[in-house]
Amino acid sequence: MRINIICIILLQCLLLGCNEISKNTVQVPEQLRVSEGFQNPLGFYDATPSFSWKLSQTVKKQTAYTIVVASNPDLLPNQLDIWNSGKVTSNQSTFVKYEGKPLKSRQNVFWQVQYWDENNTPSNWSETAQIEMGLLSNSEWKAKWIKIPDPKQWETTQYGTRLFRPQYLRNDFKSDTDVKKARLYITSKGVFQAYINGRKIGNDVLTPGWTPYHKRIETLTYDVTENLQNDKNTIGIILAEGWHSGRFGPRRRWDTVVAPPQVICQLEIEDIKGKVKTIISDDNWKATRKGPIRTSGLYDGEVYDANFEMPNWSQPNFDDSTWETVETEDINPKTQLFPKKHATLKNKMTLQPIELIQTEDNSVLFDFGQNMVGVVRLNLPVKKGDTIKLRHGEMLDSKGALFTKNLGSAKSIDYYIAKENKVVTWQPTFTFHGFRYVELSGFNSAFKPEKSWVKGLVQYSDFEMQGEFNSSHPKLNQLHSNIQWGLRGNFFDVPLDCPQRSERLGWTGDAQVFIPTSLYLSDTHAFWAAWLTSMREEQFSNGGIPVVVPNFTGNFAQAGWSDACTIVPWELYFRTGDAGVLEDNYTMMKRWCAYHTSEATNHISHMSTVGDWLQPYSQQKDDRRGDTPNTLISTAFYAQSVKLTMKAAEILGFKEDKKYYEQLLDSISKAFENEYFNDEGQIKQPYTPTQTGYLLALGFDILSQETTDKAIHYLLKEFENTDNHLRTGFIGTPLLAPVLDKTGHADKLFEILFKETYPSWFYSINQGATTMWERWDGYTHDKGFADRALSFNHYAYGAIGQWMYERIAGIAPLEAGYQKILFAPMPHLKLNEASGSYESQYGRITASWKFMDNDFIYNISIPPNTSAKVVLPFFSDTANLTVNGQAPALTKEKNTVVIDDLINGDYKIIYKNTR
Ligand code: RAM
Repeated sequence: MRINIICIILLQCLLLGCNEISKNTVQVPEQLRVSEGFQNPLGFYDATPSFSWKLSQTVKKQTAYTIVVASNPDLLPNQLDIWNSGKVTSNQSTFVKYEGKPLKSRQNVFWQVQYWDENNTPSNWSETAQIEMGLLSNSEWKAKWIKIPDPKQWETTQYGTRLFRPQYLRNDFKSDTDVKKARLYITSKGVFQAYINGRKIGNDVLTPGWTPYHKRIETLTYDVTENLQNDKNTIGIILAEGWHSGRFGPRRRWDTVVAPPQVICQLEIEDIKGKVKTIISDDNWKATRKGPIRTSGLYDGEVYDANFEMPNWSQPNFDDSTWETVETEDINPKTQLFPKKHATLKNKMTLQPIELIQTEDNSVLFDFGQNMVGVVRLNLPVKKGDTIKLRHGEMLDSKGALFTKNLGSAKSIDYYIAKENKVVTWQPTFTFHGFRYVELSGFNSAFKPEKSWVKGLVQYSDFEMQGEFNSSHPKLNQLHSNIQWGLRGNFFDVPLDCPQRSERLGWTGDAQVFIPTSLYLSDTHAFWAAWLTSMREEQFSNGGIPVVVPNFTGNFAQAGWSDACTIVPWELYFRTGDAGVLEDNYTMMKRWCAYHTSEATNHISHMSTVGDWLQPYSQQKDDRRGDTPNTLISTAFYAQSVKLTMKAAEILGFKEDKKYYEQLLDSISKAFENEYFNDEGQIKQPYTPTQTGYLLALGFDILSQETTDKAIHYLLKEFENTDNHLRTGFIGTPLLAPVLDKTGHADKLFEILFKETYPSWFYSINQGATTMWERWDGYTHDKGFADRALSFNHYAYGAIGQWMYERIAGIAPLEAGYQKILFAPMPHLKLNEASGSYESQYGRITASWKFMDNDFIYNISIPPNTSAKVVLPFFSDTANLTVNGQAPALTKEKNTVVIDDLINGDYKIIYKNTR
C-alpha cells in the first residue's frame, strides 16, 4: 500500500516535471562546432573562434541565444570565467563571434549554448563542447629542428631519380610522475610518422601536409597521455622528404639547393600536481638512415627492405650506440610554426579488387574497378629474399598491360623486400599514387595469387562526403560518382590538379571552377579556408597571385587562374555564410584587383593567361590553348574579380570601397562591350568569336541588357555550328550551365549535357571513365590513348556538379549560407525522377521529384531557422498545385509558379495534370 502511494506520487512528479519541461523548454542545440566546422578541436589554431550549432528539427526559428565559455566544465553554465555572450536577441546560429580575450596557447576552454525558439521558449543548455589550443607562436617552442648530419644528401634510386633516404630518429626519456595529461606538438620539413614506446601516434597520413614552408609550417598536436609509461620511455620518428624536400615536375627545383628534411617536436607531460616536464627535439637525439624504408618519394614510391628492420627501435632499451647524434637548427623567426588549419589526410575508405588478371610474365594485375588515390595494403605470403614490386596505373593498354605513360616522370612503384618466410602485411608510408590497376610481381611461385593479397586504401583530407544526388538516368548518376571521385582523388591536403603524374600541384584555375560543386559534395569549408591562407602568403608584392598554391611555377599571375583569389573567398562565403572568410581575404582581393588595374590600358586587360585550357579542336599553335582571345578572357576576369570584391566590400560594410569598385566595374564593362562586341551583340573583328567568349560576357554579366539579349542569339548559333557539342575548355565549360539556364535555354543545356558523342561528359563515361578526365577523349575505344601524357583524374570538368544539385535536384542558396533556400528544380523529360540532398549549416536540405502518371511530385525538407522559396515551371493553366494537401498562396512569375516563405518542415508538393 505504502509502496503504491509512493509510486503514485513519483508518477505525478514525473508527469508534472515533464509538463514543465515541455512547456518551458525546447530541445537542446546539437552539433556544436567552432570556426570552420571543428568539433572539439585539439591543438586548435583560432584564438578568436566563432560558434555554430544546429537547432532541433521541431523548432522553426531561433529568436535569441546565449553562449557561455569557462575554463572548467564544472563552472558551466553559471560561473563563467572566460566569456558570456549574455542573451542576444538574434536568429544567428552560425559563426557567432567569440568576444572574450583571445585564447592562448594550450588553453583549454569549455562551452555551451542555449537558444530561444519562435515562441520565446528557451532550450536547455547544450552538451558541453571544448577547445584545446595548439602552440600559437614560435616563442612557445623550446625545441629545435633536428636532422641526421649527412654530407651526402641524396640517394639515387634504381630508376635514376634522387631522393632523400628516410631518417629514423629516437630519444629516450624518463617519466616518473603520475601523468595527468601529455601532449605531443610536432611538425616537420618533410613528412613524418611518430611513435612512443613502439606505438604509432595518431592515424594521420603524410603529416603535416603542404603549405608555403618558407612562411608557415603547420603543427600537429596529439594527446599521448595513454602512450606514456612509468620510468623509461622512448619517442621515435621516421622522417621522409614529402613535399618540402621532394621534387616537383620532372626537373623543377632540382637545380637549386633543396633543404633536407628536418623534424621538430615538443612533448609536454603534466603531472597531477600541475608540474610540467618537457621533452624536446635537441642534440640528445640519435638518428640513422639504415632503417627499412630505404627510399620514399611522393612521385616515385617507396622501397621497404625488411632486412633493415630494427626491432623495438622506438622503445626503451634499444641499443642506438651506432646511431649518429643529430644536428640541430634554431627556429627561423621568418617561418611561422602554426597549428594545422584543417583536417589531416587519412585512410578514408578501403576498396577490394573486383578482378585479378593473370598476365604472362609472372605478374598479376588487380583491378579495383575505380580510379582512386592512396596506397595499396599488401597481405600475402612471402619467402626470404622475395622482392615484391607494385606498379600503379590508371588504365590498361591495348594488350592488357598496365599503362603508365601518362605518369610523366613519376614512377609510382613500391617495393617490399622480404627477410623471412611469413605472411606479410605492409603498406607504404610516405608516398601516394593515383591508380585503378596495380601490377604485382616478384611474388614467390610457390603461392597462387589471390584477390585478398591487396586492398586499396583511399586517402584524402579528412572531410566527409555529405552531398547526395540520384536520378533515373544511370549515366547522370555515373557522372555524379565520377565527380565525387575527382574530389576524393584530388583534395589531398591542397586541391591538386591531378594525383598521378609528376605534377600534382595546387592549380588555382581548376580550384576556382570547382569550389561550388565541392561544397555541395563535402564539408570542405576548413580545407578551402586553409588553402586561402597559403594563397595570401604567396601573394606577390605587386599583388599578383601565382597560378599554383603553394607556388612552384614562378612569380607570375594569369587571368582565370589567379582570379581564384576573389572567386574562392566569395563562393566559400556565399555557400557557408561565414563572413569571416571575406574578412580574412579582403585585403588579398583588393590587392589583386589593383594588380589587375595595373595590367590594363583603358580598362582592357593585357594580363597573360593560358587561355581556355584544353578547348577541343583548338586552332592555336599550342593547341592546349583555346581560340578565345586572351585579352577578352583577361578583361572578363578583371570585371569578375572587381565585382566580387565590390560585393565583399558591401558585406563587410566598406562603403567607400564598394562605391569605388562599382564605378570601376562600370568602366570595365563599358570598355569590354565596346572592344569586343558590335551593335548586333556579336563578338566583332578582329576577335575570334567562340562559345567561351560569349559565355564569359554573359556568365559574368558584363554586357548591357540590350547587348545581352542579342548576344545570346550568337551563343546559340555557335552551338548550332557544333551540333550542340562543346568547344569550351576549363574556363568556358563551367559557365555553360549558368548562362544557358539564366537566359532561358536550359533545354539546350540538357541536350548538351546528355550528348553521347565527343566532346561531352557522357562521352568519357562511354569510354569507361570512373573519374573526371583531363580530356574528354583521353582514351577512346576506337583510337586508344590520346598523344600527350594526360590525366584520368582531373576534377575541373566536374564543375557541372553544381548545376546538377542546383537545377536538376533544385537546391541552391538564395541567401548566404542557405539561410534562405531556393528550390528551383528543372524537371526534364529526359529524366523521370531526380533527387539531391545537402548538409547545410542549419541541417539537411533534401529535394526529390518525379513524374507519376500526369502529375509532378516534389518532396522537400527545410531545416530549422531557414526559410525557402520554391519555384516550379508553369506547366499549364489547368495544372493544379497543392502543398501538403492544401492550396498554397502562390504567384506567377514569367513561366514559373512561386511559393515563397516556407519555413522548416517536410513538404509534399503535388502538381496535378502537368502533362
Ligand atoms: C595543367 C594542369 C592544370 C591546368 C594548367 C593550366 O598542367 O593540369 O589542370 O590548370 O595546366
